[in-house]
Amino acid sequence: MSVNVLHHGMCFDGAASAALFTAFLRRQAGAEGFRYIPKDHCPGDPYVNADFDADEVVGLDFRYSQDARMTWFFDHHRSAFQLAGDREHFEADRSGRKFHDASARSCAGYIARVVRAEFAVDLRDHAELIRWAELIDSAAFPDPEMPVRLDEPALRLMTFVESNSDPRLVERFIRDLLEAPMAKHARAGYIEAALRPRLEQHARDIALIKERLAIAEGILSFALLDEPGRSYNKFIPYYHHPEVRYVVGLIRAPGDRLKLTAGYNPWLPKPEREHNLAALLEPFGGGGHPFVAGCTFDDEEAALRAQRTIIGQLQGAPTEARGQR
Ligand SMILES: [Mn+2]
Repeated sequence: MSVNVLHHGMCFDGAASAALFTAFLRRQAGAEGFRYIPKDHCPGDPYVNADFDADEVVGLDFRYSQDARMTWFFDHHRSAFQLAGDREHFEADRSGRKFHDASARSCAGYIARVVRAEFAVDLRDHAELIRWAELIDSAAFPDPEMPVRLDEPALRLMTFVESNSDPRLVERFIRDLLEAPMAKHARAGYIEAALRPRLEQHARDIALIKERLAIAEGILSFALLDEPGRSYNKFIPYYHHPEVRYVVGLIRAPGDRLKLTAGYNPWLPKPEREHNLAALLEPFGGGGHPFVAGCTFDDEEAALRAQRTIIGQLQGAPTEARGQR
């Protein structure tokens, strides 16, 4: 039997879901011959014909497909059904093998719950993996230090997978998630070699953001447009100033797009959030969630002007009633 595992790429939950589905199908059907294919978001249909070239094909932590060759499906993203007819096709499915729950904290945890309830397969020997996927995918860290210090083996593995674009290491990483305790996996040579430059850059970013940030009325802001394009750990501002309410950051992202992100401090009580950040960014072509939203710009002046406007609005009257979601 051949099995294509189409999973959300460069994402810890995507890799954890691929590992757990493998453990499930081995036990349920004695399956072997797994092929792991990471998928990236893009406009239109993200799947290609080769994705479906197997006896069994599963979509995990990623978008739905109406292709009849997709035989299994587990996801928790609201954005799972984007093409015309996707949702109707999913709802009409009677295979008993396609599952979606937008309230699940992680796809990995969702898979574990579903296969126990529906197929009586117990994945509790992977409890460590499930627990960390839940914590990481819902960003439910106890404090901002944990996701910035990256001391925990699981968070080092998260950092690896979020920056790994080598397809040969994808399969190895997923197999190690299944077979090795995380403390041992995080010390593997291929993980440490990939992490070293990432963690050095991360340490420089922590210092850089500390030096550049400004705070006014509980709103932390920074602009790093003169830095080479890259992604930053989004918890660094809260690590320096856990007391701020909002962070409005402007960076040069990979590919040189200028990216503005506005977020509400995830460690403050949710009902005390006063602004809908997705609505605030909509006039600039942005979007996201009420608690964190973003938009991109081509022009530096326009980006800086938008940042000043957003900061001004966060200092002013709320865009919606306090506590409203
Ligand atoms: Mn996920």
